[in-house]
Amino acid sequence: MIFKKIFVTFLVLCAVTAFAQENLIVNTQNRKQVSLNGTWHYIIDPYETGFYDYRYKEKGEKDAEAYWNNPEPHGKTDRKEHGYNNDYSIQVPGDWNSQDDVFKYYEGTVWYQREFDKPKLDENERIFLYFGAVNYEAHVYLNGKKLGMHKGGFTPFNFEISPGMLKDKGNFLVVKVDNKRYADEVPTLNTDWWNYGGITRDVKLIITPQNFIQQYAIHLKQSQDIEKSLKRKRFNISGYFKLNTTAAEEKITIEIPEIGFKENVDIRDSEGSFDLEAKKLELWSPENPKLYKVMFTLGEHTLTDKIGFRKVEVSGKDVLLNGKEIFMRGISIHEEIAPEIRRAKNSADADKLFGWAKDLNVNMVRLAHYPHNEYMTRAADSLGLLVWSEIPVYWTIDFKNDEVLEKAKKQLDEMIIRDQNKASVIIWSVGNETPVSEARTKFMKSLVMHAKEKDDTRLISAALEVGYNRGRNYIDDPLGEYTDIVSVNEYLGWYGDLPHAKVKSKWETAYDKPLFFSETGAGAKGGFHADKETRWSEEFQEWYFEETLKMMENMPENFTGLSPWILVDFRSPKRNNPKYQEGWNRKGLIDDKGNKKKAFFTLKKYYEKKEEEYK
Ligand code: GCB
Repeated sequence: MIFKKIFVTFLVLCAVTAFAQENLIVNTQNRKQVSLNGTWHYIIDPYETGFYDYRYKEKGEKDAEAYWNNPEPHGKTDRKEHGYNNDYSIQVPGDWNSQDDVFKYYEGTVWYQREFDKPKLDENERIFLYFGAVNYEAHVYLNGKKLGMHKGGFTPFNFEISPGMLKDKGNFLVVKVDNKRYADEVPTLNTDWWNYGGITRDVKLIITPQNFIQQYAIHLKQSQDIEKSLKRKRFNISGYFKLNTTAAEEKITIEIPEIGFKENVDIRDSEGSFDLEAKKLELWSPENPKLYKVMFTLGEHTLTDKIGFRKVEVSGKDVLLNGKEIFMRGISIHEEIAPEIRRAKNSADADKLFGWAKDLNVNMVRLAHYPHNEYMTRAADSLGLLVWSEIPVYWTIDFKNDEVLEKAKKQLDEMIIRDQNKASVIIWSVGNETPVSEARTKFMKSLVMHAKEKDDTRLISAALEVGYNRGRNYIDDPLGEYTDIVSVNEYLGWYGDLPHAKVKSKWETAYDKPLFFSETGAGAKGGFHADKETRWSEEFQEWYFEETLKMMENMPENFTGLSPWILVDFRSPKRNNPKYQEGWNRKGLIDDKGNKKKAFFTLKKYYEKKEEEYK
């Protein structure tokens, strides 16, 4: 009996985890909604007492001592050993580490709780509970019933709340959040960034009509000859949509009012795809980040979005945007606001990070090493920043484990589904510096193929491995055969040798594809000045960049840009030099207080020159 129950629970969990991305609702910003951001309550539960009984079995749903159940004592004799109140409050969204000293180094389970009243619904409306991201594992309970669980710290998920589950007042919402690291998760045990825990992104109720458009993609059809399209001023627009349920309607209408585009598209089995023609389209680019209002109408309901149209492709050794060769003047960014030692979480944070990036004169950002929040990709769309977006398949993932591959694929799907209408995103990266082995290449190839199958309108890459040999750097990582561009992280002069050794170094690739430096950088403590050979000084870092830029002058023809490491210093438990690091990776061009280091200006100058060259 118990076995049966466990087995059924297991099946339910599998279903919830396996199909979560299929049910993901996109473009949540523009749907009817009620925010559940704000003050929640918490219980820190390192022993997971709220989840397991004293025999370490998962508690039954109705167990009064389970932390998902309302612990209000029924009278003075009632024994309750947990509870939620205002003395233990926490803000959502936000990592827990930055909110109270008790969380500073905590990794484990924290229970989040809040109440909400039933929103006013029109007839037949449905409600979904949406999380922008929870790091890493979330179990969600409403009024004592489990809605589902989700794994993956940087991608969104949602669960439907059936009408019968809601009371008019005081609905009791609990989320068990666990950010413990495991060898068979993605990322794995070892990362060079801080494992911030918590409900790190927005939480909201999304209110939808009975039948609604859940997911869609609309973009320039990849196979068109873009130069011809530009000449003819006619473009092929293609894409798909997916409804949540079978609708009574037979068609949806897609409109781009600004160019007088209006087309009906057939619905078949609650899905549809289209291949249409549009005239007079201005294409999106960093120089002209044109976004159009796009409207999708199903019956009486219209969903709007702001979407740019562009084509990115590889042609021989070059990356072309709208048919024109580009040079990526990039910078890598972690999703962190260093001066406040916390995860970035809202549009003001995106403005802050991209404000710095723009000041550096970049046209591209590598959002490392996991999908950043949607404010970032929305802002990149409006600011005209090309984006590299990545899943946290980082270093020593358990490549032999098929379940781990499924976890990585799920995060890849969620990343793609959420951002497939962002013109800014031109590269999906399936991982970073994964050590070459047969199992790893099979694993990574499978991710590349999966991404290509899901989305043919972007380039697929990964930071590959490079063989350093004095004077010669040869990239023949077998994964390079499958990626669209060959990207590597380059640290000559920091890890091994001193910066002056770079000038003579040569770069060669085994693949006839564009070459990109997805990282290059050196550490410096902001405000520490010395001669250039003194490590950790701003002068050392400046020297490193000067030598790197000299090396760039001799790059092979296929060199297509770089995204140095990194815009701002970031927290890392691996960086423990007590004088210069103190728990920070110091490779930022901006220090943890927000001050620009000398190297910032070296790179900025180079980017100004490059911008002129590619005008
Ligand atoms: C890398 C990693 C990045 C590290 C960086 C470093 O190659 O991709 O995550 O933070 O080096 O600072 O060593």
